[in-house]
Amino acid sequence: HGLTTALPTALERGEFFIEYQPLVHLGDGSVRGAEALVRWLHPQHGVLGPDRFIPLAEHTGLIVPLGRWVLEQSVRQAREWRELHGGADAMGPLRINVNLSPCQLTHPGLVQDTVDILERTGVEPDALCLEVTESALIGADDDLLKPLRRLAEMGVDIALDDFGTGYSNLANLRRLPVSILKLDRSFTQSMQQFPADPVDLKIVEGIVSLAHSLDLTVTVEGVETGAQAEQLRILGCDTAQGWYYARPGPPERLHELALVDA
Ligand code: G
Ligand code: G
Ligand code: MN
Ligand code: NA
Repeated sequence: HGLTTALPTALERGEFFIEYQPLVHLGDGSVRGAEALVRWLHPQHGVLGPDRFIPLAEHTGLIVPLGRWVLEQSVRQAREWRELHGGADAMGPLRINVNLSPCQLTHPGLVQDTVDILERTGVEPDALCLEVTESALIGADDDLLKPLRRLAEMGVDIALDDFGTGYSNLANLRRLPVSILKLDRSFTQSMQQFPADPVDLKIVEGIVSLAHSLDLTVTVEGVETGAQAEQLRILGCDTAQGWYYARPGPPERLHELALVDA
């Protein structure tokens, strides 16, 4: 239908844009970075979320140039935030999280494209985090993991997105070049009441303790209330993201939020 025919040329027409959702340190509430979330401003249908076009982009192969565009825009944005901040605060530069689709993982240009973008923009590799879903890495062989390993060796963080939904073997985590677990939103949703369901508490507690013993950072998604944030902080989660802090928005918004708490 209309989306299928319009998508291949949407990138050259400049119809994509990126919103940023802050990542907040649960201990002190400071903004530490943001996740880049792509949107398509369709001339007839208005703003479309990634769920409407990412599967199509994967199917048609557009995801590779689109993903490269998102990465470059986001890293440029991170550089701009860093300049605005002057880099004077002890917390270091705002970090940027970018989602990778499984098709980008198997594309041979991933490592070189990332290196080129970081060099062109002068952004340190450790300011970048690439998010890969748990399901994309289930049963991953060495060929699939190799580019991620190289990026991790350079200092780029790799995050396991939607963690806890993919039935992955927890022992398998040791094999993956991952430094961050992003706990799926469903765990946060079960913390709606305070105190939350005791079994869910135990599960999150277990994941956090395993993650920390493997030197992984835990980020929680979908935080919508202060009670959830408090509960997740008590459980030892490190970083949070969700509507309680801010909806995804334009880059200026992130800069304002970061300045307020600096
Ligand atoms: O917040 P939102 O509805 O926009 O995000 C929905 C999903 O789309 C998320 O799971 C997110 O991982 C994915 N997504 C957002 N931006 C990108 C992107 O640039 N590339 C890929 N592959 N996925 C994205
Ligand atoms: O990569 P990922 O699928 O995790 O992308 C985040 C998705 O979650 C986006 O669709 C974003 O709009 C959505 N999201 C972000 N914060 C919240 C929240 O607090 N509650 C809910 N229900 N969804 C959120
Ligand atoms: Mn994500
Ligand atoms: Na997610």
